[in-house]
Amino acid sequence: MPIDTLLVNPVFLSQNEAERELMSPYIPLGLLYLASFLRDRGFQVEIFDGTFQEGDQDFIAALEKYSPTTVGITALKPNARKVLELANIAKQRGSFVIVGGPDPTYSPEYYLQDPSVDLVVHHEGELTLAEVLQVRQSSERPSYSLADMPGIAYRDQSGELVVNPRRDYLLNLDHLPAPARDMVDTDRYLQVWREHNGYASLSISVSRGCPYGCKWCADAVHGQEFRIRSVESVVAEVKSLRDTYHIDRLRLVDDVDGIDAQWIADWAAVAEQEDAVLPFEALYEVERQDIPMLDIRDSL
Ligand code: B12
Ligand code: SF4
Repeated sequence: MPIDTLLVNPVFLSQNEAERELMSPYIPLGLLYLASFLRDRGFQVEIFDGTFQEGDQDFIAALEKYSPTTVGITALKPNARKVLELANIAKQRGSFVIVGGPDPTYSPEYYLQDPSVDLVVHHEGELTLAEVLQVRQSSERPSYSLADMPGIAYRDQSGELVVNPRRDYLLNLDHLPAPARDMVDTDRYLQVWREHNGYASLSISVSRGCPYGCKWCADAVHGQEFRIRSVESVVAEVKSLRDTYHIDRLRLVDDVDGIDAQWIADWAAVAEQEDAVLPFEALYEVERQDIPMLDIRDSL
């Protein structure tokens, strides 16, 4: 039976020498957030994760298996060409193709110059993608009723690029469902981690946004409004990851961490109380000297 959406991670370890040398693959957390958000709203969604697949023939097999009405591909700059190749394959098989993520947010025109791409979703994706799917399901002339929707870019009838303003950011991250780690082969990721690095690590997102606005930073998907989850929700997710996947470490994949020193201290306290302490790595802004990271690390 056809499904509503196939979300696609275009990174194939088999085709990427640099990633193969590193052998520390991270699950595509952005797609997993989108998948759980859509699933909660009743959409039929699946993920094609290229990481452990051989190549295009596997993607074609997934398209044949699911016949998705919409295909949504995530894109970073180094994968841009592969994204367009996969968009082309999906378009030829009749899917409506949406591209989203950091690079389409930064340069929507690059993706929309390719006729295989119908729509770009820029910035945070959950609300916009759900609304796009809803509008397309409920309208007779879908592409026209999307015109004023915030958070999208498209070509209008005369072929001109239209980039609508971004959508307001999600303010309460605790309202997001946990990422759908059950929809990718999480055990395989961890097996690779154990074999090549000697420990197993999973990524987790505790905040979105970065207030600094450095000139060299790619236009941030999650903007300059820093938002952080409650300590309790993070501790609950860490506990569940440790109990389900027996991981040894965490990787925080936020724009920047360590903005709120009190939050880190509270996290340490609640994690100890709840027996949910795990070593983690994170990206900190190095000029911040007021974060007692070493003290906190020592206490863990
Ligand atoms: C963790 C991380 C990594 C990790 C893991 C990446 C992964 N595959 O998960 C590692 C270390 C591997 C990595 C590597 C690289 N990274 Co990196 N990374 C990040 C970081 C810090 C967080 C990404 C993340 O998981 N965010 C959390 C999730 C929830 O958010 P998200 O992925 O953005 O998804 C949301 C939206 O983008 C959108 N969305 C995403 N995909 C889609 C798809 C559709 C269809 C839709 C509708 C919406 C949508 O909806 C999601 C939910 O809101 C970001 C910075 C940032 N905060 O964005 C940089 C960032 C993504 N990385 C960046 C870069 C440059 C790289 C490298 C090229 C670095 C290098 N020189 O090697 C490599 C490329 C690796 C590769 N093969 O693709 C840039 C990308 C710039 C660009 N224009 O593409 C960023 C934005 C950093 C920056 N500010 O410059 N990275
Ligand atoms: S601190 Fe990092 S995430 Fe924030 S603007 Fe600067 S480079 Fe970008």
